[in-house]
Amino acid sequence: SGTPQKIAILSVYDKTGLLDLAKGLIKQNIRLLASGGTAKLIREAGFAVEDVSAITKAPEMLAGRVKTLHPAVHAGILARDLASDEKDLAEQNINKVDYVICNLYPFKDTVAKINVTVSEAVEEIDIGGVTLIRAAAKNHGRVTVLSDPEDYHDFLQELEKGEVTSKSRQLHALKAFSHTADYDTAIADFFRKKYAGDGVQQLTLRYGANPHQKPASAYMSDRQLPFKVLNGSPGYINLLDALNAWPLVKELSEALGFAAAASFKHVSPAGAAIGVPLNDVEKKVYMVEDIEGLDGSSLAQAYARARGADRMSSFGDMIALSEEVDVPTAKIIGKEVSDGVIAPGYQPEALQILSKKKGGKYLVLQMDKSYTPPNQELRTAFGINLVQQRNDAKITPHNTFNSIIVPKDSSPLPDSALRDLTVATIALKFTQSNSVCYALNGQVIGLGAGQQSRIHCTRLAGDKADNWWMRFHERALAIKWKKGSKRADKSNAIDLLCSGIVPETGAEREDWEKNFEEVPQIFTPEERKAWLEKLSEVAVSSDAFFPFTDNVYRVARSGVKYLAAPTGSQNDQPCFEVAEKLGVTFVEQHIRLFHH
Ligand code: 93A
Repeated sequence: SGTPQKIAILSVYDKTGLLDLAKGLIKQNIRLLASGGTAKLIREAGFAVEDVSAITKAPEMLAGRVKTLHPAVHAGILARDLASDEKDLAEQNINKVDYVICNLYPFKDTVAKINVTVSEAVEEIDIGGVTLIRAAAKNHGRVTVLSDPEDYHDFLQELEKGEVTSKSRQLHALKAFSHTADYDTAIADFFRKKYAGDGVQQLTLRYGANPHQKPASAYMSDRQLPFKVLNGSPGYINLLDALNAWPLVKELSEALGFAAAASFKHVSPAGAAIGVPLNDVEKKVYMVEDIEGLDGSSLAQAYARARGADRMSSFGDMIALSEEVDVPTAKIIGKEVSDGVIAPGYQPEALQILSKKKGGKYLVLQMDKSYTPPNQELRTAFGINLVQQRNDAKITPHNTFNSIIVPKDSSPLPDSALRDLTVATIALKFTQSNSVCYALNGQVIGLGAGQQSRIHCTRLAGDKADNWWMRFHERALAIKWKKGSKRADKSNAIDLLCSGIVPETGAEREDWEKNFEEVPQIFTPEERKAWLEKLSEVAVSSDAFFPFTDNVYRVARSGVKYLAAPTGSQNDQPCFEVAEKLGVTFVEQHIRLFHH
């Protein structure tokens, strides 16, 4: 008689709203087919419902593992309004299904229980329901799938008005696919934790950003982790540092053909450098004069420079090294307060030295050098997924710094300037913004990170560069330390002296004086000025344009000769003019490098 009766298949674990839905469907003269428990509930409420077995002619079996998995069900759902599909159905005596109402076994709730066993979890892996939902969602051109009781009400209203619109079917299908995806993610998470083995595809972390943020872990959903933990146990911030510091040194060493090192704190570099040979004064300032084999190790010199840039900030650092770690490098690290290191490999004796640090708890990570991350980067903020293309812009000495704006008649930049601009710019690519970095001799000498205002960043980095340079003053070099002074205490005392902030009197002054065999003279403003004027040939890079000329004035005060920055500010022109006036070469660096 005319159009055939429409059919709904119902199979729900969460039975919320089920009876109202059944009532509404029956009112529209729809034939209801349901799996065991769902049918029972509807029937007991006095509504007409058949068991799915009415069309499958097969009983539910294996204690419910097979209820709806049957061609009579799935051909009925998947058939299109095509003559060939109609023919297939007619031959098998199968009717089309128009509505699928299904929600899944509570896998997440089950595995959230403490001490859940694998077999308990396995029983909650819904097969037939997922198949119903996916089949109906796939065929949403014709079929409506409801996977959320929240949607029953609006669906019934639509039905009463006539038919479910194609727009509604699309939205229901989208929800259905998201539901099964989320479900499968939960299953994969559970088995990764059970079967993958800690440290292979996933790694349990001590805690998150703070001790009360537990549990915490790192994992990859589709492959093994590209690093191994050789010693210690990483925390969340250790990993954030390591996974920013590693690509920094990798890019730096590839760009300049040198061993490279970085010293990270709070997800920004305190220092970064390539292994330019150290002279005797540098060795003294960086406290590595006594390291055996230093001159023969480009990697050790790179780390000495990275650590030496800003010894205050590097205290307790996470280190990244571009090459297999040798004994001289391990010996430097052995003397410093540090949290951990990531490198592509370790010589056995170097690993031994490192593994003894921090009472045996020093973190040693071995990174797979060939690993390249996927192009899409995903994170969540306040529960919301954020996706972006990874910042895969390549910074190289010969391609990044070609556009010299002023001076107009400029000759090409010297190699040392290209090198230092490369160091500064690659460091910025992995620094929390805003960021500005001063570099010289193949190393960072002052880096400002995470400042909301650019000029504050430029000043902070410039003050660090000044402080770094003051440490080369003969008076700082000649300091006579009290016997047994610790490296960190020395660094703190030098920092007060070189920053020009030693109090004239009082307890802090007395404490400071305790560090010395002979208390050094404080620098007078004139002495500072005279010494700082000797700082020259410095390169500086900025992760975005300069909004005002104050930045150009400030960098010039710290010996800057070469400046690289993106353009696009309303004040570009005035910035170029100030640079020209101060004898600073302004290079347009075309890529903005914000990083968060
Ligand atoms: O074990 S199953 O994967 N095998 C099936 O064939 C099957 N069909 C539906 N579980 C199956 N379901 C699920 O049963 C549904 O996803 C729903 O969560 C539940 C409803 O069972 P009942 O109607 O017996 O309460």
